[in-house]
Amino acid sequence: MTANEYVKSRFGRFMGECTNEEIYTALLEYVKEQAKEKESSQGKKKLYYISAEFLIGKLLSNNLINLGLYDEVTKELEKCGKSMADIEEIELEPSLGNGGLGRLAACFLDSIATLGLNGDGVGLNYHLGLFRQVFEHNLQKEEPNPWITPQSWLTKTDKTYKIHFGGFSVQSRMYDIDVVGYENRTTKLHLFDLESVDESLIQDGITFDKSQYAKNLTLFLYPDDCDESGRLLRVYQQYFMVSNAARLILDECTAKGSNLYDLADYAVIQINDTHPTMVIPELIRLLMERGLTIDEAIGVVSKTCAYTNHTILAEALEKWPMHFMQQAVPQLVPIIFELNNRVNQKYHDPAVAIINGDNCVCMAHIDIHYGISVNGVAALHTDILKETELNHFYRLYPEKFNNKTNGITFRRWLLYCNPQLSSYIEELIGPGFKKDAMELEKLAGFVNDDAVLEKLLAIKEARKIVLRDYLKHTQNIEINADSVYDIQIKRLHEYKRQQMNALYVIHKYFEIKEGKLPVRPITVFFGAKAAPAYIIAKDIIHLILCLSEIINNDPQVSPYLKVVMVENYNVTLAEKLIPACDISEQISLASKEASGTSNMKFMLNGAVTLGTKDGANVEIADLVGEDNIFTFGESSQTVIDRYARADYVSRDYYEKDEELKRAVDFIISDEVKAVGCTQNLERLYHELLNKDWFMTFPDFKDYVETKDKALAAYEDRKAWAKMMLVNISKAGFFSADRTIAQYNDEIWKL
Ligand code: 26Q
Repeated sequence: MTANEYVKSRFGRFMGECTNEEIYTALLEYVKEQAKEKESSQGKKKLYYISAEFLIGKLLSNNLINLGLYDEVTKELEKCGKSMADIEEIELEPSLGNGGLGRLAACFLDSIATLGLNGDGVGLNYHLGLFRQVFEHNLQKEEPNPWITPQSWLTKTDKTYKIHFGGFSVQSRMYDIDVVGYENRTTKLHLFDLESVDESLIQDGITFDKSQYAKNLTLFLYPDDCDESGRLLRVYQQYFMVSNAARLILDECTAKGSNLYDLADYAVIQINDTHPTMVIPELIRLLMERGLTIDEAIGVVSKTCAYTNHTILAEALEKWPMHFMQQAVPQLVPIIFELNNRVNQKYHDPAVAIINGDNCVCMAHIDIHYGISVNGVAALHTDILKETELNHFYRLYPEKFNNKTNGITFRRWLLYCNPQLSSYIEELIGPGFKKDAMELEKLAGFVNDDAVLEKLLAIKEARKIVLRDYLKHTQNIEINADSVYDIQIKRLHEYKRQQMNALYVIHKYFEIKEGKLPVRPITVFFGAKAAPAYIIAKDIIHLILCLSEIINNDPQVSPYLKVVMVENYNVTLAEKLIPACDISEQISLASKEASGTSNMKFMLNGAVTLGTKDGANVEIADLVGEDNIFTFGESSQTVIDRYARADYVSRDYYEKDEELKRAVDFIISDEVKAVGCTQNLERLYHELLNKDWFMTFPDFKDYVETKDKALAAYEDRKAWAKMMLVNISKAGFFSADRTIAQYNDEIWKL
């Protein structure tokens, strides 16, 4: 049955006579039916990828592509005067993640299904996900972001569990979302929900009663942890997630014939950061309930779980006060004590204890002692874990440590988001790259082919126009499509250094005022949400919005420089921004960004990286060579050493560099204060001058010079097109298919 026939059978009318909403609903059901036909749970052993976040993005077009139906349906729509873009706009984006970690989990599910591996995702069905960002008076405001409509990708299952907490219990229910592999099978994302969830708990904006656990557990993607009640709620959420996951795993494995002692032959669990760590004591507890001794239960679980670390920021490593555990999950406390005792008896080293001197439970330590594998997400990141952050553990268990450099799904981040580039690549090298991304290397053969280089530039130009029109249509933003598009999109965090980019903008503003004009206009794009309680991050957004107002309204400056802060940056916007990008900003302080994944998406779409030698940027530089990337800034080792010496004084840099001083002082100038809040601006100014914990000042000069070098290089259009081509041709390594194949070969062994 074609999609049009399906619509006719569903509504009694063909597409041409239906509303876009009706078409969307019918296509959603059509896709669900097609996906069902490809379901197959095969194989004895199954991977359970447990994650508190799955930032899946909109699914309609992606699923149609993976089912091989996209072109056909698009043509059918066009024939009756409808457009796929209009239908896509009906779908709401599920915002079930904060950023990189959640998006990575979504890319991994795509690759697991595409490679035909027996693996499912397990997480939580947040009703409102991450907040929707709106700007008011140049400030971020948070609003609820509902995504579940009567017809959605969720399928209600009849799987329910009773989950016990200290003093009360709740009923859960499992909902499934199909994960459609590219020309392969369908697997599942299992999202557990609370039967008694109550959306009326939400008050103003995104505030709600954090103490009513039986009603709030799946309302929001974990709330900020600025206060005790938010942090405690997070523990409740995590236990709800893993207790459901553990029961599902035991149910499925026993149904397949496991006697529980052989659980590791039936299940492998990938723990995505420490958020699902309680699955370890919970599984031990459940196995003991089913008759295993504690020795046996610990033995079984220790063969089943693997842990991925996504951060080196010490403050992000989860440590829960024992009294939290006592209150929320008292049934796990004796098990955690036992796990801790065994570690202490064996190693006598407080640095590797599970319960630390402050009576907090160090979640990562449970994973490392009682798991089979510990991996970082880029080569540099894994080296830093081994040599510094987790060195105590590396010395105990060198065999557990391994690297799995992150990857992205090329289905969404090339075939779907950039069909112009994708079909041109296919014209040049055939369709093989869609299944084997390393075939992109064949493009290297065209590096001296002028026609190919011209065409690449033309595709980029076309995508810049698409973005311009989209932002005009959706956010009423005016952009000059002849300008250089310089883009920094990622969560707002001081270590990612959006503030350094903002200082560059100020520096350019002064240069233009002085008559030093850029040869071509520059548009600096930002997209970023700040955690609601992260004050300085919000101050940085405020500064960027103020700069945007000042610069874009200055007739002397705006013909040469524009600052665009897109509102509510999300996956959907990323899909529009990335294909249009010329310069990809990856400017984190070296050693701080575990990997980054937008860096990979940008290079795949022919942007050139301007970055520090951090995270996966290091591997990008190795692959493309120093001629095809703009790197700057201090090395990770220099940074690590400086932190160790604790002798960084930002004011020294400020006082020695006139241009830096001028840019920093501008933050609290009358001009900026006229459009902003004095308190926020002064707070940010003082933070930079007295602390600058992520060392923007030492890298500032090099950053400005390197960015100007990149802008100059852009003017040699042919040479730039060659850089684009080399970047695309080397992007194959960053396919999530490669990453997942490595997880499977070295850890999961499905
Ligand atoms: C922890 C405790 C309390 C409250 C919140 C959290 C929390 C929440 C989310 C801690 C970390 C996260 C998310 C981390 C994340 O997204 N990390 C990114 O992971 C990507 C995929 O591996 C990497 O590419 C990025 O470098 C890394 O920053």
